[in-house]
Amino acid sequence: MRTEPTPDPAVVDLLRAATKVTVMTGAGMSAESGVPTFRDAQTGLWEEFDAASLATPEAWEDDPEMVWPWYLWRARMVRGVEPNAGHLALAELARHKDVRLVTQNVDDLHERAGSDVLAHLHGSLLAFRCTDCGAPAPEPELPEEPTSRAMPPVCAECGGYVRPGVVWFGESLALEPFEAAERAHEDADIVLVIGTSGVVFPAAALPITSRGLGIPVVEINPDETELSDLVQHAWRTTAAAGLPLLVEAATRPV
Ligand code: BV8
Ligand code: ZN
Repeated sequence: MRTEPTPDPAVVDLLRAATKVTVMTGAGMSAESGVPTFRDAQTGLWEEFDAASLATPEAWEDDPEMVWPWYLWRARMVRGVEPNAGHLALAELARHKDVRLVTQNVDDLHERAGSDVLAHLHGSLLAFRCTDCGAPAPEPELPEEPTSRAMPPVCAECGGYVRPGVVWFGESLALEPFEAAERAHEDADIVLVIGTSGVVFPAAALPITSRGLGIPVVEINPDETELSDLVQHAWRTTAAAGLPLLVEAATRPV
């Protein structure tokens, strides 16, 4: 496990030699943009709620007026922040390597940094659809201030409640992106796992598959995670500090 601020030369060599680079990112990727990670205590109005208990179909069924403003506020936050140096470094890496970017994040910061995202495993905060018929719905007006209760809009087609386009706990992931993510973890030359606690399945199973195939897995995270024991290289740094150094070292002309 490496704690130096500079990348491990062995990791630089692996990335330099790689062609197919699979990247799996989690909420820590967006932390330095100012988006709280999923496990950070909820702030403000939702302080007493655990995010995982709000991000469920049961919470939505039970009290959509309480869940809806939480998503509106999170979407408003994402609209108000910028990609960080880590997002930009991954977009730069894709100018040199075949990068297959898989994210658990529901923000659009990778796209805004210029990356093509192979799979948004948990959907998107900025996509909206009808709870009942699935018809896509336009992005609602995002409030300047958080509110504790608000009625969701209703579907123009069937009158059902409009919901956020995220995958809730207990809901299945969309098959096509997950299968693309699986393939990307099976044929990579190297896998970078950035800013995820490795707690949520089946996403967390993907780097475990890579490791089982003998593919080098590199964790970039300031803290220990559920995946730390299985990765070959763990670099205790942040996305915005570490990725620019790693990408520059691995792509600079020799
Ligand atoms: C499924 C969208 C089943 C919503 C998210 C009981 C009942 C039902 C299911 C289960 C169950 N028990 C277990 C399960 C499976 C469950 C699961 O894994 N639960 C966990 C809690 C144990 N999974 C599911 O339910 C999935 N579906 O299994 O379906 C099924 C199967 C077949 C048929 C029918 C059904 C669905 C999971 C998707 C949940 N939705 N998000 C929303 O956002 O509101 S997941 C949510 O957690 C976010 O998307 C987030 O990305 C994700 C994972 O968290 P992380 O990204 O890792 O973020 P976290 O905060 O945890 O960690 C941040 C990390 O960053 C830390 O390590 C930190 O050190 C690091 N960090 C901090 N700062 C930085 C940094 N790193 C770098 N730089 C920094 N600056
Ligand atoms: Zn509908």
